[in-house]
Parts: sequence; C-alpha cells; structure tokens
Amino acid sequence: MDLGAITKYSALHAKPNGLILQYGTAGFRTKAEHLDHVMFRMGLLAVLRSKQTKSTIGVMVTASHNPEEDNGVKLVDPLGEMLAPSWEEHATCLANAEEQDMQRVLIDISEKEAVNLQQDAFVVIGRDTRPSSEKLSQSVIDGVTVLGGQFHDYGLLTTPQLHYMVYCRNTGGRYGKATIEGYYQKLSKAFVELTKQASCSGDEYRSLKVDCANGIGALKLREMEHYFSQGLSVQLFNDGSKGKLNHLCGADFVKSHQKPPQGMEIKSNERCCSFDGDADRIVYYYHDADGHFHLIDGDKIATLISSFLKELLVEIGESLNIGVVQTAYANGSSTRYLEEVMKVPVYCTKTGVKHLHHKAQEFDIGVYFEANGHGTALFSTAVEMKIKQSAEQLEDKKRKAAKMLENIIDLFNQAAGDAISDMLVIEAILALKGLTVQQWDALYTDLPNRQLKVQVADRRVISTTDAERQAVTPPGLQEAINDLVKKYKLSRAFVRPSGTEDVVRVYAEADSQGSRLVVWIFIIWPLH
Ligand code: NG1
Ligand code: ZN
Repeated sequence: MDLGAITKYSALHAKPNGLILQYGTAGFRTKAEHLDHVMFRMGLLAVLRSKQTKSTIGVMVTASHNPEEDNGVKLVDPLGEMLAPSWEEHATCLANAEEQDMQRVLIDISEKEAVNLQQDAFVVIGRDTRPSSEKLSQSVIDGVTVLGGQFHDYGLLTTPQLHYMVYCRNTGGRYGKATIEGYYQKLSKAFVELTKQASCSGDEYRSLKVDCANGIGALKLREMEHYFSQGLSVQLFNDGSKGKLNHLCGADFVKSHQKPPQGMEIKSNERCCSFDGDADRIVYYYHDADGHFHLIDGDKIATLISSFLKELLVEIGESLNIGVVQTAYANGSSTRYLEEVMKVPVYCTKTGVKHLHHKAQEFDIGVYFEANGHGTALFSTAVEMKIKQSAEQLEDKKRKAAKMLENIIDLFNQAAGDAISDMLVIEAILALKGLTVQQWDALYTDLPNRQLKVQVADRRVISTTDAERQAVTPPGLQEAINDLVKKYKLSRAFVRPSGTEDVVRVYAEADSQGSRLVVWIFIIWPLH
C-alpha cells in the first residue's frame, strides 16, 4: 500500500468534519454533495474486497428511488450479491474515519480480513442518470487506482445490470457475456423464444406502457427494445426528456401513493408498469372501466411467477421444492393465497433484498419479492442442469414445458431484482397463459393497507424481532399495537426504523378501509 499516495489523494476527497454516515440496507445514501469522500473510500474498499475474494467487485453509484439531489453507493460482491455484512461494517468505519485515521482503518481492515495486498484487484463501476453521478463515479475510480486496482467503468447502467456484469465476470462467462450487448441478447433471446410459443399473441399482449421514473430505465429500454420488439412493443413515459428523476412518478411513487404516475395517459384496462430510478423495482397497474385504479405490486408479481413455475414443474413431472420469500410488508391476502390456495411455502425475512435473496437460495427454486416490486427468482445449479437435460430428452408436451422453463430461467436476472428482466418475465407469462391484467389482478384481493413514514427524534429507540413484525423496544409499544389490532378483523400492524432514511415506517392492514384507518392513526399517535 502506498500510504503517501493515499493520504495525498484522500485530501482531494476530504471528509466534511463531523459527518457520520452508515452503510445501510442499500449502501450509503444522502445528499450528493456529502458523498465525495465516501465514493473515494468505497473505491479503496472495493480494491481490498477484490483482493480478498480474488474476484471482480462492483461499485454502483445510485440513490435508487430517492430524490434527484441525493446520491448513494453500494458494493456488489462476487456472485452479484450485496456486500457481506462484516464488510458493511468496514465500509461504515472507513467512510467515517477522520483524515488522520484513514490509513490506520485501511490497515486494520486488511489485517482483520487477511487481505493479501500483493493480489491483483479488479473493480467494475456503474452509475445512474443523476447529475451528480458522473463526478462521484470518478471519485470511486480515484480510490481504485490509488490502491493499484484495475477497473472497467461501464458508465450508465441500471443497478441490476451492474450486478449481472459482476456475476458474469466471476463465473467465467457461464452465466452470460459481461457486456451490455450480452445482457440484451441473453434476455431478448429467451423472451422471443417464449413468446413464439404463446398462442395468444393479439394486440392485447403486444403492447405495454412503461413509466421510467425519468431514470436510467428509459435509456436502457430504448437501447434494448429492438431486440425484443418481435414479442412486445413498449411505449415509454417519463423518459427523462422533461421531468425530474422520481418526481411524481416511478415505482416508489405509484406504490406508496397508490395512484398512477404523472405524465402518462392511461385508457381503461390498459396494462401499465413503473420502474424506479435505477430500474431494480417494478409495479404494474391499470384503470378499470369505472376509472378505478388497481395496483399490482410485488406480491402479485411473485404469485404470478411462482404459480407459473409450479405449473411447468407439474407438466414436466418434476417435484422440486419451490419457496416464496416475502417481508412483513407483503399483503396478508398474498400470503394466504400462496399458502392456502397454491400450497407453496412462504417465508418472511427482514426488509432489504439481501435477506430475501439469501433465504431464496435455500430452495431448488426460490421466488422472492418485496411488496414494492423488488425481486427475482433463483434456480439452483442442479435444477438448471436437470431442466436443460429434460429439454433435450423428454418428449412432446413435457419437452415443451422444459424448454419453456429453460427460457424462463435465462430470462431472470439471478444476480438481483431487475425491472427490465421482471417485466419481460411477466409479459411472457401473461402471453403464454392468455391472462389479461384484470385476470391477473383477480387472483386475490389485497387487504386495504397503508404505509407511512413518521419523523421521530431518534428512530433507533425502536428495535424489532420476528422479521421486524414485533417491536421489542420502547417498552409498551408492541402491547399498544396488539391492543389496537385485535379490535379489527384480519388486521396486522407493525413499526420499524427505516434502514435507508431517518424515519420510522408504520404499516397497517385490515379487512376494511374504515378499520384500517383507525388502526394506523392510533398506532402513529404515541410516536409523535
Ligand atoms: P427501508 O428504508 O429500510 O424501509 C426501503 C424499502 C425496502 C428496500 C430498501 C432499499 C420499503 C418498506 N422499504 O427500505 O424494501 O427496497 O428501501 O431500497 O419499501
Ligand atoms: Zn432501486
């Protein structure tokens, strides 16, 4: 380590005095002007992690669905996964070290993690379309180079595309080619193969309106659409040409306000979807003939996907274990439908995709989605091999189903939840099953629900257990919630501190609108 050079360069990316940040659920996130030093230091840390794992590490510069003025950064581990928890702690220590302590913290991390400093390092970098992202990603590069790491800057990418690149590079190209072209080709080939088999290919299945949150999704869909246009034509809205990133549009806005984005004209029964700012979340929606808005969130997406996968397995004659992973925010109706009607086991983890992703890896086929539309499906290597064999060896109908499953596996981004990939999976399933958006929506009826954020003096006074469904502290809070909830049918409510914002999130659902309002108003009351 050339400590002199590190000190010299670090001074060019000086940490504002007293600023303390934490590597949260999705890395560091705050106002862009406070992040220069964090970016430089995450470049350094990525090099250490790369040396330790002898693998390519990713650095993504984005603040996802947060306002345009914000930014953020997260590291991507070798298999395209979120950074390991012990390294999250190192990230926090390094980001918060005062200038004079930086060298010591770097050496501490290297020693604790037994990093061989002679090992080569390779880091890949991606960024979203925020005005601040380009300069901040340059600071990441400064950090990488000062520690002697090699890098490839992909420039503008969706977050899941960067996860894909990392995964491809560390699996010797088996998963796909680590280029944007490779990503487009892999997904489009699988999608076009699938839609060729759809008997229902009328106009209804051919077109989709996409709200791109004025973000990177628009750019990437524009580049990609001609690859899959045989199977689907997309009409893009909020493509960044006029509006502000995530402002009154995008998946987060649509999900949390339960209303359509601005800037999109929706005719009744038209199928529409929204991406978030870095295109790793997707939700669907439509207006019915009476003008009512219907949201189809991550829970219903998981239901559609897992029921389709289950049907294919039955057709092929394979009994593989399939599991669905949700968080506490999953609508109670979805959990009941999955367990009682579809007979699929459902598991609940803490919020944050890394928790869902790890749980999903325990199954032959693990489908995970957060209600906000962040998710994907994972297939074990053994399953992938089995299905490939079946697609070659079986006869007729079974072979056709195995071929379909093979293509569906290729169409999922197994490194991370991916709005583009999920959109193509959903579109393929709807076309293959001949389902309209209304029929999909009618699988079950969501319990009325409400989620809101509350600003409190110190959100850390609230701690939780049981996958964040029960509050342990402050004393009395859980008892108060229990007392309220038991007054209403099918009701459920919980409170947890956010991992990405300085707020407390309150969620409540119940069997009717009136009781739901009462439940949530009463729950937030004592927190003010
Ligand atoms: P927090 O702020 O911890 O609730 C939010 C989302 C998560 C996840 C992360 C990362 C909700 C309720 N929470 O986490 O699901 O997506 O952001 O982006 O939607
Ligand atoms: Zn996102």
